[in-house]
Amino acid sequence: MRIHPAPCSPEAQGRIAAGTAPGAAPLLAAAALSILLTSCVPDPASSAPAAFDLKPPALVEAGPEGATSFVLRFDEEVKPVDGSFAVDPGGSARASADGGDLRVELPERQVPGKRYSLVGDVRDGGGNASRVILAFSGYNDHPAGMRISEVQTAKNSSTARPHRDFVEFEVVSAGNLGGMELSVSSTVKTLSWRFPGVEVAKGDFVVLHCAPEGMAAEIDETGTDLLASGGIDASPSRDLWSKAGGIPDATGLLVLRQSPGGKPLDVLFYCDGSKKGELGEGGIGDLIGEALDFDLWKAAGTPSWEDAFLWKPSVSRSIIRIPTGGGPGATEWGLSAASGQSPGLAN
Ligand SMILES: [Ca+2]
Ligand SMILES: [Ca+2]
Repeated sequence: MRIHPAPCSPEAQGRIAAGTAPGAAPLLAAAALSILLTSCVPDPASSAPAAFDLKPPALVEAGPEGATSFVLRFDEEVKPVDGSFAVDPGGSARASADGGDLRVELPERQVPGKRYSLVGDVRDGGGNASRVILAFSGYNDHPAGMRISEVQTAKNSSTARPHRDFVEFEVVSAGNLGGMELSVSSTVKTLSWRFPGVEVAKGDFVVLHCAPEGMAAEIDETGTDLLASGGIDASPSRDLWSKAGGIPDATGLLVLRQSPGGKPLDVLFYCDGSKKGELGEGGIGDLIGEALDFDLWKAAGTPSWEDAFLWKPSVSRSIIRIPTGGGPGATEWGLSAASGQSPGLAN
């Protein structure tokens, strides 16, 4: 059995259920996914005093197993409480256990990238109960291939040629974007944004606008009308608008992932040319380490700021991919001509 744990995003743990019994045990955190459980004291009638098992089952891993099933892995053998499992949207769901693995058959196929919540109760052999409440992103069974093609990192206030932060992606293989995630890291924090379930074709461009102005015309083009959106940098291609936060102006790291916290697909690491020295651990240093492991970036030795695409930050030029640059890594990136930004169009 293969579980795909990543679509349960760390920020999407869902509500925490209130313990219903007096003396309810403290909340337990399942480390892998930060999914929160509550536990209840055992029903006296079903307690097993001989075993003195007072510890409720703890969730250690969870994720879609495919388009119609979801697996929860506990740290001990469990049984589902009859009729307690349900998914929203969808309704009641059938659950069956095999040791510590509990499989929930969803009432309908998941829509890629759609937000779901799951609730249900399990008991261990001693009668200790746990309630699971979690949120997850609908399983994407035909993910698109996509890569970053252009990035405008900062606001250009020009009246004639205004631009705001955007990331342009090129679709390299057809599929669905649902659940894919872009994370944007500065030297101090990481923001992330998740793609909606949208079917795309090879050669399409998708523009994610990262500094919207709050205009009504800034419409997410999730359907077939690719001219629905207005706003600065709106393009003839598919425009999507993120409220997660802007792109670091001078130095930053963009990571495109298959699913929230999942496999990285593409990386752009750019740095103000005046920055020197080793990256160290944590933050961008850790993310570049991961990019090296997946052969998505290159470092000359111990990863340093000098391994980035080095530039003199500019609001009048975008960072563009140069497919012939011999990447992965900094050599695959360059700058547009002055005022040569081309959101939604080939560079
Ligand atoms: Ca458009
Ligand atoms: Ca472009």
